[in-house]
Amino acid sequence: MSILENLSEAVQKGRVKDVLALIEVGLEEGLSAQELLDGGLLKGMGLLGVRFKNNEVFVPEVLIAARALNKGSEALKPRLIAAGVQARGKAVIGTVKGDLHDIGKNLVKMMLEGAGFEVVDLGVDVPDETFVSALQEHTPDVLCLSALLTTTMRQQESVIAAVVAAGLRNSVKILVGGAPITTAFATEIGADGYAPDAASAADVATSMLAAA
Ligand code: B1M
Repeated sequence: MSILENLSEAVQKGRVKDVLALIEVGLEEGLSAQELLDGGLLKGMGLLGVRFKNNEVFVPEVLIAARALNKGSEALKPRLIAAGVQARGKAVIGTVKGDLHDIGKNLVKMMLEGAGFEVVDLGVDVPDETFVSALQEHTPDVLCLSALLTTTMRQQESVIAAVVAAGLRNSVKILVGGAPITTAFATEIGADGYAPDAASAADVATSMLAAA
């Protein structure tokens, strides 16, 4: 098996030590951090996701794999983000209420930091009022909302309504994303932008600053 296949396998089995060791070997052998992330860590989680959907594995296995993926992406973080970038904007990020998925949100955070944003991370299952309080406290340029479930995507609309009700809508750009989100949905709920993945989230947030 190749290093990437082994890495994908180690994520699926939730083996943190193997994940970290394989990342080291991969880097030594000249693979890029992006290749290790996409072709190893995320590939493994994607395959596990299919088995999760087919009821071949269950929540505990997926949680263990998620921990391994998070540890692996943390190890790659210094290489994924450009060193020494000046902070050029501030973002508040969180996964909306009712939703516990944080791997994608963590990657978006990492890429935003790489693009020079200072990022305030509110975590997962974040109530609307917590987003509003964070806007008041941190006055970010961009509010980033992640949702992974069809049952929680509408919560992004609820956060935007809460931001409007608090009189803050004109002082922040709102970027939404997550597997079930589309450009059409983002437009429908009144977001300023949508990004399909972490790298483009950083690009869209950066262009939001330029347009502000
Ligand atoms: Co959940 N889960 N899960 N899960 N889980 C999915 C999402 C699912 C598609 C699995 C499936 O059935 N195939 C399905 C959703 C179905 C649907 O709604 N249509 C599902 C379900 C049903 C559930 C539960 C309801 C299962 C249950 O309990 N019966 C439950 C819900 C819990 C809750 O949130 N209340 C649940 C629980 C869990 C775990 C806790 C076990 C675990 C999460 C652990 C964690 O995050 N720490 C988990 C996981 C890991 C998954 C899968 C397997 C992987 C998700 C992931 O991390 N992908 C997932 C199946 C799959 O995706 N193949 C699944 C990797 C990650 C990098 O991708 O998060 O999409 P993603 O992020 C991408 C983009 O979406 C985008 O950029 C990221 C990087 O490129 N992006 C943004 C994300 N946020 C963004 C924000 C932006 C811009 C881009 O701007 C602000």
